[in-house]
Amino acid sequence: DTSSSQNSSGPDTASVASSIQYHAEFTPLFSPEKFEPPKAFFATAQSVRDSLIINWNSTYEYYERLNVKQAYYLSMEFLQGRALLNAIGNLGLTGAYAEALSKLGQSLENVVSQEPDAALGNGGLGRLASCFLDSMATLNYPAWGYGLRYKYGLFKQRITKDGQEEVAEDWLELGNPWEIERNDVSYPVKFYGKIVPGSDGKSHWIGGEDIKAVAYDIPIPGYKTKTTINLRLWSTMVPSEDFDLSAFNAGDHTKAAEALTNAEKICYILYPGDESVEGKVLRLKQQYTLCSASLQDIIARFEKRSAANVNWEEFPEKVAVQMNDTHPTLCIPELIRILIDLKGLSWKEAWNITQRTVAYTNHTVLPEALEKWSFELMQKLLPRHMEIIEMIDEELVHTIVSEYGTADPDLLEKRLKETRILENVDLPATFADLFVKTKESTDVVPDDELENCDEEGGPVDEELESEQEDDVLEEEKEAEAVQEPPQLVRMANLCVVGSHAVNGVAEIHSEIVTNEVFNEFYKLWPEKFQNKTNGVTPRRWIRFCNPDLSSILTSWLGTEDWVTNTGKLAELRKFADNEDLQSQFRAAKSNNKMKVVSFIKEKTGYSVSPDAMFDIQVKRIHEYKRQLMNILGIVYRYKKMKEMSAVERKAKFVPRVCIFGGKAFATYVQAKRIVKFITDVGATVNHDPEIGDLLKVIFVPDYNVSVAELLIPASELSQHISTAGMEASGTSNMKFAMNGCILIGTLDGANVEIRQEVGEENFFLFGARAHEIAGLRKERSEGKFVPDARFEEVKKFVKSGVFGSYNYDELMGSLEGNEGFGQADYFLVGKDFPSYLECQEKVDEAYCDQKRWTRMSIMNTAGSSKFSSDRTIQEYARDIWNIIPVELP
Ligand code: DL6
Repeated sequence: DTSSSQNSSGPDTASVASSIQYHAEFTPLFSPEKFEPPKAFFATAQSVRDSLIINWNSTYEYYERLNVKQAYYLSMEFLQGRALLNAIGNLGLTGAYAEALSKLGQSLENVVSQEPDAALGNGGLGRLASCFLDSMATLNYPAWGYGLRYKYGLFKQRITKDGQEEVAEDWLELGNPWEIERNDVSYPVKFYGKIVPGSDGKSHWIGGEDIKAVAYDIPIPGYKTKTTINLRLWSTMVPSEDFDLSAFNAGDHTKAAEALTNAEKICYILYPGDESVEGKVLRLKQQYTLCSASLQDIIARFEKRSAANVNWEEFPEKVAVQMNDTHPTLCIPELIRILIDLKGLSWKEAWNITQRTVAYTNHTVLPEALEKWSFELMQKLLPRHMEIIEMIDEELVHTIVSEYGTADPDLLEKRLKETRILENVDLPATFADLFVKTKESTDVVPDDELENCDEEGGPVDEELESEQEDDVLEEEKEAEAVQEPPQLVRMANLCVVGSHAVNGVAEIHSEIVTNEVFNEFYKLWPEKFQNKTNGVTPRRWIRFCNPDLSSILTSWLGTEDWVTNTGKLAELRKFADNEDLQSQFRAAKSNNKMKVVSFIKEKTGYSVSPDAMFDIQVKRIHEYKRQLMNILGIVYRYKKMKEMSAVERKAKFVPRVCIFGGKAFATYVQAKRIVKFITDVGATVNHDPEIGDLLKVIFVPDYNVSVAELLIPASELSQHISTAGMEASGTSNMKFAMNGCILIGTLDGANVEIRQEVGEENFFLFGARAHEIAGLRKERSEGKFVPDARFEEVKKFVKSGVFGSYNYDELMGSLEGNEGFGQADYFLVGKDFPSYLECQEKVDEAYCDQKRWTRMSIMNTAGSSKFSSDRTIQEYARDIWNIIPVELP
């Protein structure tokens, strides 16, 4: 796409070409003689970076001069994907770069494809952070991102005959042309050590292990604006004075290298396996490094901008810190520590400033994903922070007790159990006898009679008592033998207590957050809780990834303003039945599908028909996302096809290419079985001559941002079929809808709002509702669920071995709750299966009427305006961060 509007004040083709040539000559990364695609990419990226640096510097200086309030988005994940096309598109230089490269004998498309994906994230949470950065810059908000510079990105996924295999993704192998290493911006980060009281009456954290966090900046350009904000990523190394030179010289090279490795491994990979203690320590070190380095940096900037007038009370008026999920929770005790121990503030002042500064976004209600850390481990690794966390916990207990009183001790106990930051930890000393006293005080037995009473207040029978004492001793012995429950720190509770705002990421999710997950907190502080429905950037997710659709939108809307004002898309509704628009929509889709046909051939060897419906489910592989239901639906379809004559088959079924993509976490065994199952089904179905183009099942390996940019514009049906109440929002659902794809889904996450916006008739809905799930699970576990015959039939078919010799007992067992397979069908695949199949029949019927289908497609694009991340960021800026746009002169 070379049609992007040109920046009239920007460089012309000739100067772009000479800048690329300059970098090709002087870049030290490649040998000098050839100008081949990898080198062309580097030289091009470096030439773009020159423009970005100029704008980055101007933006920084301007904010510095005005001393504006800035928001900081702290995230363990940023799923940036490729940057080149996005950067030249935002700068309005796509045409100039395409022409310049063509003069130099290269095509822009080819050069762009050389860039490795920056996959410093896992899924939706990381990609959301990256969309947010694009919107912040585009809307001229003074805001930065902070993260970690992992040496290896999210693993590369290979699909072998055994299923998924993980390979390290060395995205920095050839260097990163976008980053600027700031050797002058580094901070010490400490682990372990101990706390000693100083003569000043304060706690001093001494000894331990010291590392150094060094800043790498990645400029983030806004669309058609000079504003270029910053993504600052930290890399860890050992301070030079800590390198053990004498050990090295004495020949103990391993010992000397130990400190180096210890420091560097913090930034090796995202989410290191945390089943071992070492893994847990590493994750916690990562989280603390992000929080500590970022806060030291933010504070240094605040002090510098305040010059001689540092007034800590004003800190929250200059700084907003957003914690992307619980991973950056340590921001709370770290900010308090710095303010008290290093800046001399009182507890009260530090607590107040911290709360006014920090806010928390919750991205999941899955209990296993709400982080809890071992109390003991945290105490060892971060002793001062644990002191602070214990104080926060004590204040919380105090607040709850004074808010509710002690009249109903059972209720009070329940409330404390739900809200306390520390789990399985005795009440703070000041409250040690809270329940003893309150329970006694509810009894009417006078004090002087207590001595002669048993615990329940009844008179003491001495013989019985001695028998009971024996029993008690026995019980105590048994209790000793039974393991004590682990003492834990609940990060989400700490986030809620320490933040001034807490938000969910879609309306239904925010309701679950307030009504269930954090209900006790909501009752205490209703004003803290908000909803901020997610969004995605229309630049990357329409304008740059789908140039054909973009041209259609611009021509029918008469302006390209929709790129920054997606509200304009709604005007398309009035043309939904227009035949010209319909045929253009179909042509664009068909063109995008052709690209996917070649891609599938290249990556999997399978040939698929561009005339079949492209039905796609791409997302992390997780049982709650129910890829298993999708593939079982396909298996059922296949079985029915096999039972029919060729003529019947053709009359009954719409040809489909069913595409899956997504990575299973390396240690998530059941998810990996699902991947294996999908590929096995594909291997059978795709080679079945009776079926031909009527059904193909494709697992696209190594799904990432770039693959999404190719698949989403080509999609006709996409599946968002999680068990209701379990998907916080989903964001690919928004990208699919924007690109004119029709969704099949449950009433979960942002599906609910998408359906409202695009219209009920343009969304294929099925399945149980969120409020029904608990009851259905209960019914299931009590053995009262009567499965539909089609569900039984499909399971039996799988077990018959049609898809090879792999043992699917454990996968199928999860649907049945056989002994050893845990709770029966926890994700309710069996319950929703019949309505899913019936809904898929409606999909086929609608697809047969291409006019109706195209209308639905147009209505999806037209109805997606709400899901721009520009809208989401404006809401965060207004309701949580209290920042305003600052446009550069
Ligand atoms: O908010 C972004 C994204 C949501 O769209 C997904 O629904 C949600 O699953 C994801 N949450 C996470 C957090 N961890 N887990 N699980 O990735 O956030």
